[in-house]
Amino acid sequence: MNDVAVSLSQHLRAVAAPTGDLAIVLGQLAVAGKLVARELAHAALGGRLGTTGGINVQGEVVKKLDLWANDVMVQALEASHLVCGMVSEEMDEPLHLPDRCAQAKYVVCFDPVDGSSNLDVNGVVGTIFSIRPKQGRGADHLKIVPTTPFTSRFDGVDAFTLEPTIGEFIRSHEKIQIPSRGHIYSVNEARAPVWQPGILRFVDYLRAPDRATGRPYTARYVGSMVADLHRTLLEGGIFLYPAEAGEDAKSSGKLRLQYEAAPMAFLVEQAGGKASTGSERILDIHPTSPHQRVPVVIGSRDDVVRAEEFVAGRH
Ligand code: P6P
Repeated sequence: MNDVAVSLSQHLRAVAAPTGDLAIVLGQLAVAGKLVARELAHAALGGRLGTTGGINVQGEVVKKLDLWANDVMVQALEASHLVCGMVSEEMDEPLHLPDRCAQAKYVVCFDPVDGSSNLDVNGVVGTIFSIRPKQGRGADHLKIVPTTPFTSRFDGVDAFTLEPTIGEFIRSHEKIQIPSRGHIYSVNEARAPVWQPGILRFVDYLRAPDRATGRPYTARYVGSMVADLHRTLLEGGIFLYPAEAGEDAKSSGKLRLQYEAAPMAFLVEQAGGKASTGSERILDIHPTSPHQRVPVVIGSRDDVVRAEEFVAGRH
């Protein structure tokens, strides 16, 4: 008998907490993912591309679809009646829902359309989010890109692909294990002049030909974290948005802890990889502000360890 396809809703019933509350929130987020996927598929035909003319709290140009997707996420989470707070790349301040707090269990942090600079050129974008218990630590993370979300509940990472003809996310990858070492490095090389010195030496090491150690690596950079991390999870390698030094430097890198670095770090660790700032485990960082930035060095365990050794000056 062929394996019957496992849908996201079946999977959630099997893995979510007995109360099913987590499955309800994740199910709402899957609906948001389907709506975002449908909008992205038609945006170029419906005049929905382009910018709003505004600049967000990050200092970045806001795309029409950034705001639209943010509204979709907020409405989907509100409708769960289980979320009492939200942090979004597109909202200056956290959104607090006091009327939900009595029964709500979760706070959700999200980037509605990560990589939105790719939107107008039909590039890969996606929604990143993490679900945190209202109090205390711990987290369940689920990243949805328009076609493939990952879910992780402390026992590995499965990926689901949206089957548009039936409107269901169907499991396409089970228990993803990231290779211990890769052959791809992914970084915006235009920032090399301001990288911290250890990172510059590390990337030069990856570029240097040496057959015995499988170098040089090849370079791939989409400019969309979800795309670069999706590839890294499946094929291995290393993605970096490192700390910078000097003129016009982003001393803490560019990526935001709450809704980019931490959710991705959780998935990569669950798949057997490693995620650090170059010197500190990302998931050990206690957030101090909603839009806090952190340097990111993430991917195959051996590659991240090697990068950390360069940052520490041991190479
Ligand atoms: P840069 C997209 O804006 C994003 O937050 C990530 O998805 C991506 O990895 C990074 O920024 C790209 O930044 O400076 O290389 O354009």
